[in-house]
Amino acid sequence: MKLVGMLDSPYVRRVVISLKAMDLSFEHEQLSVFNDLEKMKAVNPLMKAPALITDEEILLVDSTLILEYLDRKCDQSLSLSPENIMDFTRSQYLIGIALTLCDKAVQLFMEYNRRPPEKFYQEWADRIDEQLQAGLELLDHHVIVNDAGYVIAERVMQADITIAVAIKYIEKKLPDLYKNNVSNKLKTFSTKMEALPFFQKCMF
Ligand SMILES: N[C@@H](CCC(=O)N[C@@H](CS)C(=O)NCC(=O)O)C(=O)O
Repeated sequence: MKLVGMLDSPYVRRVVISLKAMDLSFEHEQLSVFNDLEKMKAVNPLMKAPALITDEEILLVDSTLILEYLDRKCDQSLSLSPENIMDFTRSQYLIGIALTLCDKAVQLFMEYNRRPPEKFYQEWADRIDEQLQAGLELLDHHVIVNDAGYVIAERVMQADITIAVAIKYIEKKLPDLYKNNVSNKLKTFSTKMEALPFFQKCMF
């Protein structure tokens, strides 16, 4: 299996950390969707990251679809998705918020850093900012860490990974938002997750 994409993408990072947590072997090709475009196109004509090339040479895109595939492939004792329907629903709820934070944080970063200044779209940026603040408030309210230090089970699961990856992306790419709008509870959770070996091997 080969995973293509850079670790400064929250979507790539959630997949790489998950591959390690699932103890699946893979090759990681760190290509940028911007700086390595031609090489990226050769692997993935859709020009998106992450891209997973399976052992059967099938191209999978979108981190959530890739993770669904990996979850079926790994030893079921290492699955990152809870079996119990109540836990699964809570997990999907938290992942949904965290992925929205990733989407909106990436969009806002692009708005400030990729769009020519004369084409800056203020109303769009304001809307994204509101969505980010709402997402951070929801996450702060609904992240309840158990005695083991995780949000769903006694071990790391996909919800933990995706929340932590979203917060790290915001910390790195939108430092003012991190400073002013990420609660101490979420900052502490992020720091604890980032100290785990799976995360340490996949530094942003
Ligand atoms: N929903 C997708 C989002 C992936 C995504 O937007 N990746 C960015 C890199 S952070 C990308 O490929 N950008 C290039 C583009 O959209 O053309 C996922 O979960 O994989």
